Amino acid sequence: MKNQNKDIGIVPYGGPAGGWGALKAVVDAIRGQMSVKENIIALFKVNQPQGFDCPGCAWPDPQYHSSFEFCENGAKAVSWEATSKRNTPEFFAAHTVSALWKLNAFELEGEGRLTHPMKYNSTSDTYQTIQWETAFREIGTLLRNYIDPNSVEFYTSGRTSNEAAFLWQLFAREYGTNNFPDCSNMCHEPTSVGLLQSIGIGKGTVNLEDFNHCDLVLCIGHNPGTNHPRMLATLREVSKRGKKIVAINPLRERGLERFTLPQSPIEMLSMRSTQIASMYYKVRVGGDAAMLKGIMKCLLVMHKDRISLKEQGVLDETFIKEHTEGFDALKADLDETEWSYIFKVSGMTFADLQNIAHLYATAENTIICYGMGITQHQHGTQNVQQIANLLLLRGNIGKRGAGICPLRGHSNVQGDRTVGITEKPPLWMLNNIEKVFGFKPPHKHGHGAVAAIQAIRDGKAKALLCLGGNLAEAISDPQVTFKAMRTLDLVVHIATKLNRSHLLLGKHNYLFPVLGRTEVDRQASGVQSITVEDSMSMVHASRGTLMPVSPHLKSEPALIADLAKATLLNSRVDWKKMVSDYSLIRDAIEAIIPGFDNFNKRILIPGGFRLPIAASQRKWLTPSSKAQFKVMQGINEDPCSLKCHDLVLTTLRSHDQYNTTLYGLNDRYRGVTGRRDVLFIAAAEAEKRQLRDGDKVNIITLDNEGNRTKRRLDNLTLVVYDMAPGSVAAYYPEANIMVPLESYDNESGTPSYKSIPVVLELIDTLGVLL
Ligand SMILES: Nc1nc2c(c(=O)[nH]1)N[C@H]1C(S)=C(S)[C@@H](COP(=O)(O)OP(=O)(O)OC[C@H]3O[C@@H](n4cnc5c(=O)[nH]c(N)nc54)[C@H](O)[C@@H]3O)O[C@H]1N2
Ligand SMILES: Nc1nc2c(c(=O)[nH]1)N[C@H]1C(S)=C(S)[C@@H](COP(=O)(O)OP(=O)(O)OC[C@H]3O[C@@H](n4cnc5c(=O)[nH]c(N)nc54)[C@H](O)[C@@H]3O)O[C@H]1N2
Ligand SMILES: [Mo]
Repeated sequence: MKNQNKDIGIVPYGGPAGGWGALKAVVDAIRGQMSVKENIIALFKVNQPQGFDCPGCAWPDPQYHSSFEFCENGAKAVSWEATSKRNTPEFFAAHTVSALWKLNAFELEGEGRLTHPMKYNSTSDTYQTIQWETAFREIGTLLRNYIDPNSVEFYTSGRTSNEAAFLWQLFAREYGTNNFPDCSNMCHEPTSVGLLQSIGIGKGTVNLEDFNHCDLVLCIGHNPGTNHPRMLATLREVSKRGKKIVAINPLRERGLERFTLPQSPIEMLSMRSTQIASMYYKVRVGGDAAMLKGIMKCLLVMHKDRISLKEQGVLDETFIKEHTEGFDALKADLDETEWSYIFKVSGMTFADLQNIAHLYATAENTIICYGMGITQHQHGTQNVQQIANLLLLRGNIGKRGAGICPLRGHSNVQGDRTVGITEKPPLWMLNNIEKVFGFKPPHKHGHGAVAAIQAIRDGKAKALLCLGGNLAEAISDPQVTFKAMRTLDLVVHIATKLNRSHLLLGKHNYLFPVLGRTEVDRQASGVQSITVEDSMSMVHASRGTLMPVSPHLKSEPALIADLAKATLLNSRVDWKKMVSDYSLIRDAIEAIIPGFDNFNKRILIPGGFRLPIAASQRKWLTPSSKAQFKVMQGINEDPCSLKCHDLVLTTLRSHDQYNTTLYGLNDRYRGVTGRRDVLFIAAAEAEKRQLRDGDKVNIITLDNEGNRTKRRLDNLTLVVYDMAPGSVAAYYPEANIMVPLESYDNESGTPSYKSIPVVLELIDTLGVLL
C-alpha cells in the first residue's frame, strides 16, 4: 500500500514547507499571470508601510520589517489580481451564460479581470455592457419597489476594506435592513460569538510580540503552510528559541512540521529547514471538544495530586478566583465526562492527552492558535469556548506571551465585522449611527449566510447584492443554493473576476467590476488609501500602486455610494462628499465605533495601530465583568461525533487555491498533482476495506441516524494519507454538495463543513459498484 503513483498524480512530498519549492511556485505564478514589469515590482510593495496590504491572509506584518514580507501564496494572490489577462465584453458576447456554466472555477477566473459594468440579457443569454448611471437607476428603482427592505440581502466577502464595508452597512441600514450575510458566517463566527461570551470580546487576544515570549504554542485545526504562510516565519522563531509547538490536526500537514524560510540565505543555500512542531497529534475529525476536555481532565487530576502532596497546583487558582466565573460547573462537567467517550471520539490515547496536559502545565506562557478545524462544526462555538476554558485554567489570557489566537480568513474579515457588517448589531452601534447620520437604523436582527439562503429558498428574499465573494459556491448545499438563487428578482455582483455565483441568474442581473487592492484609487481629493484590520486587531492603511486594469472600474466605496444615491432619494448621508475623500469615511467610523480615536492620524504611523482588546488587559467586557468558563454539554461537537460513524468527512483547501478561487490543480505539500477529485484516507481505514491508492470510490452522506441520504460525490480517487483513522478529507468547494444546508452551528450559524458522516462505495475501472 505504498503512496507512490505518479500516473495518477500522487507522490508524497518529501521537502519542507517554504524553501525552493515555494520560490519556484512564486516564479510560476507570476509567469502565468503577469507580463508587465511594473506589476512584478508591485509585489515588493506588498505589506510595506507605503504599499498595499496583501489580499492573501490576515496574518499581521512585523512592525519593523527590513525585508519585504510576502510569501508564495501571497504572491499568487497578488499576481492573480494584478494579472495582465482581461475578461472583456467581447468574451461575454462570444459566450452564453449557459456555455460559461460548463467551465470550472479555474477556467472562469482564468479569463482575467472584469473590465466593464455588465447586465444580463436573457434574449441572447449573454452579459452585455451597460452604462454605470443606467444600471444604478434601474437597480435603485427595483430596490425602492420592494415593500419589505428585509427582502434584500447584502452579502460581504472579507477582502472588502473598512471604508467600503462601512458604507455598505450604512447603505443597507438606511435602506432598512440588517441582512448581512457575510463570509465570516462561514468562517470565524463561532469565534465572534463564543469568545464574546467567554472573555467579553469576539477576537483574539495576542499580538505578534507575544510569540517572542511564549513557552508553548498549540496549533489546533489550521494549516499555516498553505493558508497563513507568513505565520511559519513566526513559528520558526518560536522553535529556534527552543520552545515547544504542538500540532493537533487529523492530517499531517507539512507546514506544521518543517519549514525553510525563503528569506533566509543560510537555510536556502544549505538546504536546511527548521522543525516546527515538536509533537504532532492526529485528532479524529470532530474530536476536538473531546480532546480539549480530556486535557482539562488531566489538568484537574494533576492539580489535585500536587495539592495533596502539598506542592503548588497546576491551575492558577488566584486568577480563577479573581477573574473568572463558572469554574465549579466546568469541573463538575469534566468529572462527569467519561474517559472512554473521550478516547473514542477524539481518537487519542490517555498518554497523548497526558503528554499535552503535562507540557501545558509546565509552560509559563501558552498561546493557542486555531482555525477552521475548530469552528466549522455544529458546536463550533462551544469548541472555541473549550479552548478559552483551557487557557483560563492557567491564567493564560491577558498576560505577555500567552493568549488565544484565532487565525482569521480573508485579509479584512475582522475589520468588516468591526465597522458594522453584522446581522445582530449591538444597540450602541445603532444609536451612534442615528446620532451621526440622523436616520433610525432598523433594530430587528437580520440574516447571516445560511439564513439568507434559506430566505431566498423560501421566497422571502427577492434581491441579493454581493460585495465580492462567491456566496453560492462557498455556502453549503449547492443543490438547494443554486436552485434558490435562480428564483431571485434582482442579483447584483461587485467583483474583480468572473465566478459561478455570477452565472446563477435571477430576473435582473448585474455584474460590476471594481478596483482591486493593488490598484491606484483616485477620487475627487486625490489618491486614496483604504484600511484593513488583521487577525491581531492591528489597523493599517493600504494604498494601491498599479494602474487600474480598465478605465471603467469603480472603487468599491464609489460604487456603493452611487448605488445608495440612486436608491435612497432622500438619504441623510452625503455620499458624494464621503467618497471624495476617504478620510471623511474614517471620521464617520471614528464617530461611531469605539477604538478608532484619531483614526486618520494613526494610520500614518508605519504598521498602524491596535484596536483595544480589553481581555488582553484582563478587563472582561462580560455582563458580570468576569471571564466565563463555558460548559459544553457532552463532547459531541457534531451529532455524528458521539455515534462515531465509520467515517467522517472533512473539507479542506489545497495549496493552490484561495477559497473558491483555484490557482491551479496541485496540492504540493500533500503530494497531489494535477487533480482535485481525491479523497484522503488513513492507511488503516484503506486496509480495512482492502483499498489502495488510486482506487475509485463514491462517498455518500449519512443522516444523523446513520441512514444513507441522496447526497453523494462520485468517482473520487483515493489517496492513502498520514491521517487520523475514522476520518476522510476532500477539497472544498467540490465537496460542499455533501453538506446539508441545515447542518450548522446553532449559536453562530456556521455550516459544519468539517464533520459530515459518510460511507464509501468502491467502484471498479468500468464504474461498476463493487
Ligand atoms: N492560500 C490561501 N490562504 C488562505 C485561504 C485559502 O483558501 N488559500 N483562505 C483564507 C480563509 S477565508 C480562511 S478562513 C483561512 C483558513 O485557514 P485554515 O483554518 O488553515 O483552513 P482549512 O484548510 O479549511 O483547514 C485547516 C485545517 O483543519 C484541519 N481539520 C479538518 N477537520 C478538523 C477537525 O475536525 N479538527 C481539527 N483539529 N482539525 C481539522 C485540516 O486538516 C486542515 O489542516 O485561510 C485564509 N488564507
Ligand atoms: N466546504 C467548505 N466550504 C467553505 C469553507 C470550507 O472550509 N469548507 N470555508 C468557508 C470560508 S472560511 C469562507 S471565508 C468562505 C469564502 O467565501 P467568499 O469570500 O464568498 O469566497 P471567495 O472564494 O473568497 O471569493 C472569491 C471571489 O471574490 C471576488 N474578489 C476577489 N477580490 C476582490 C476584490 O478585491 N473586490 C471584490 N469586490 N471582489 C473580489 C472575485 O470575483 C472572486 O471570484 O467559504 C466557506 N466555504
Ligand atoms: Mo474564511
